[in-house]
Amino acid sequence: MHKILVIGALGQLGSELIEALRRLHGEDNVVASDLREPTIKNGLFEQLNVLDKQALEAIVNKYGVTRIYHLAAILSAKGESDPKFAWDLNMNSLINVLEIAKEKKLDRIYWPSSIAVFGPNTPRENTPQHTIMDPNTIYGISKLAGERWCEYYHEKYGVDVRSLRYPGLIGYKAKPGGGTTDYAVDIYYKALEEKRYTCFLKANSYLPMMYMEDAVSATIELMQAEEHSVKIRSSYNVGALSFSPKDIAESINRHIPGFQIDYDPDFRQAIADSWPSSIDDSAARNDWGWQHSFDLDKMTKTILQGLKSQVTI
Ligand code: NAD
Ligand code: AKB
Repeated sequence: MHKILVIGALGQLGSELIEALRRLHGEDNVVASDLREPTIKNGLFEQLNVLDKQALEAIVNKYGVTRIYHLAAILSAKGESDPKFAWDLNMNSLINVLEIAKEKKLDRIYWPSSIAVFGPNTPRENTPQHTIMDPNTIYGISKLAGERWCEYYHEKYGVDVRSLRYPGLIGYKAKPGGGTTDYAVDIYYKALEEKRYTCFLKANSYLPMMYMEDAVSATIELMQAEEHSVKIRSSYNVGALSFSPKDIAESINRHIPGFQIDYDPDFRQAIADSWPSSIDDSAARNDWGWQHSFDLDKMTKTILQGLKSQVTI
């Protein structure tokens, strides 16, 4: 029986991951926590600033937490507006979690990395697991440093910490929190509400992407894998889709005829240009059996159906 704490549970990923973890481990075994107050009271919840190590430790003690999923972070686009704050949050929160895992001998830790660890000199297509990494956003720099901290705590202290380098995650149940790949979520809302969308990236900007249900599966599968099969302790490349704004617009057009997209690239274009367009995730597929199940059209159909019940058209 595991007692699980999810930090950053009200975010885009957390709000879907928490549902899956509660289905798997039971409502009473999964505690959600976030800096923000919950909008709806649902299940165990603790308001927490993860930078407050004592408060984090008190929650771990209160519930007898054995596993932590630490999701709180400032993402790529938002990070550029206050790099020092993004660095402080992304680094110090991870170190707090790793220290508590070491001190309390926690069973397992999950911490997500990102394709943002790659940079302008990284091979863009089919980006290998091990390659040149010279990120030039503060978010990417913090994720790369975080990967090194994770491997360090595993090597030096035996902390069983596991990590995935997610591509852009696309879900419709929660709005994204300030990333460069957010256009691929916003576009669906605008398609239904206004039948048009102005994209902040260029038409042919290819990026690696993944539907949220696949991201949740990958996370849970990695956390359930036998310890010996988790051979990479920095972070695993995981891939699923690679598409451009033009491709996603065409996919939406098949369901919403007359949908129009135009392009007005901003500072996020330079971030997108520094990232891979597709990912070689053969290590994840070989080591613990990663497989994705959503292609672009299946994702579009699922999101539009899901949103139709939420959005007033
Ligand atoms: P998000 O911004 O939607 O959610 C982050 C949550 O953390 C928010 O609910 C926020 O209130 C909370 N938070 C912020 N500061 C906090 C603090 N001091 N203490 C406690 N909680 C705090 O982010 P997300 O999209 O859900 O991403 C989750 C994780 O996955 C992040 O680490 C992110 O870097 C990583 N990731 C996400 C994507 C993506 O496309 N969404 C891609 C790659 C990696
Ligand atoms: C972002 O765009 O910042 C995130 C990510 C790829 O890490 N979606």
